[in-house]
Amino acid sequence: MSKIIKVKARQVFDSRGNPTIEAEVFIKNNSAIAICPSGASTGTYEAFEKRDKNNQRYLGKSVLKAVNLVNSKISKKLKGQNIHNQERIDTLMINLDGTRQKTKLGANSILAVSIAAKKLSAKVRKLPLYKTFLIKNNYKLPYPLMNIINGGAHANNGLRIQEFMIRPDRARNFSDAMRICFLVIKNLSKLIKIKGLSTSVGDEGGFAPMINNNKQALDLIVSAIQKSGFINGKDVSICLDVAANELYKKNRYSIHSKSFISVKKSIDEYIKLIKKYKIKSIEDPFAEDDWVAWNRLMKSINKVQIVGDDLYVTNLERLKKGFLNISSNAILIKLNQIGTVTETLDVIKFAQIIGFKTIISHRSGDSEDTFIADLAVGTNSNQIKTGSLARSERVAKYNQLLRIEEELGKKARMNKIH
Ligand code: 2PG
Ligand code: MG
Repeated sequence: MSKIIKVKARQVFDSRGNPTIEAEVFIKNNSAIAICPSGASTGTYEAFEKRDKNNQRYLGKSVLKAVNLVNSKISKKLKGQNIHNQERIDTLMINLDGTRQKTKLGANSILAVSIAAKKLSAKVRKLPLYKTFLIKNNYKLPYPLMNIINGGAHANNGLRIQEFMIRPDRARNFSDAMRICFLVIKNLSKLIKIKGLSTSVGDEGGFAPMINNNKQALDLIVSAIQKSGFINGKDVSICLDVAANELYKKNRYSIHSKSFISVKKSIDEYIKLIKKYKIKSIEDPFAEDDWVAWNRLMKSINKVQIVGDDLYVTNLERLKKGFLNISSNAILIKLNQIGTVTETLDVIKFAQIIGFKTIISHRSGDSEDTFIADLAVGTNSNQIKTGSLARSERVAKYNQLLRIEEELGKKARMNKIH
């Protein structure tokens, strides 16, 4: 009854209008689909995304070879497998590929199938998806990390830092968290307009006004928080994703302005920012191979969440290295950085054992697929980062979390930030 009959893939489009892969897994009388997301500021150690570089019909961005691989090799391999044995399904695909970074089949092909299989299993068991991961009861809702000003590789405004986010730390429940973010965003929009700047949005739905100074962006956010009646650093905290890979050259960084400065000076500047703007979380403060800089930052600050994204790329080996090196105290989780649901869950389990906060994340090129919302609840992840309250591919994840909260009813609790 629950054996895979076939897997079928197709090329669809992501939120940036780029081709991406959708896979559909079939058993008798039932099927489920999943769409793979895609990043812009990607880490070197991420699993491989297969695109048809030589096919100029889609400017080298199509995924038609990946689609063919799913329809032929992967479908053949998975035929007859039990849909409820996710580990086996994923291992078969990992072995079929046989490379470290999934370069043969492409992590995009493998992940679309892996997620679709997981969804189908939940559907067959008639369980809400979030109930099929690591947590079996006492479900908690994650705090949203809403990216409200976009810069870096996600906008063309010249802002050094990629993401300026807010986190509603004193929200009583998820609906309240959404209301708080909604108010701050609406007030931010007014403030941007008053300054005569554009309220057009970047890839992740945050505003992308033509400002090129980090402090200007931070001042705007502080004013929006205050105008909404909240206290910065208490009710609402400012969080950053620096994406420092993009700002690194020969041991120097251009995070705080266009000029490149040493690690020591960059840390001094971080400390000033943390103090002045009460920043509570910094993602990728330094580049993916600069382990020494990460450790120096950890030693220089306390009570700030330091998040590894490009540093760990949802990879267990890199997370272990980061743990031993004392590089951070939190990890960003992106399924397509590693390529299967099983490997993603292994990383989350390990991160939680070593006391790291886990933050489930979208990609800047995303889709209507809301899998990560369920994943966040089902793995007891503290936070979810999935853009602003704009662009349906971002809002879809928040809406799914509202549905989950409603379904949990009185049992619903927020996760713990501290
Ligand atoms: C990041 C992500 C998501 P991208 O850097 O954290 O916000 O961006 O998907 O472009 O890597
Ligand atoms: Mg990042």
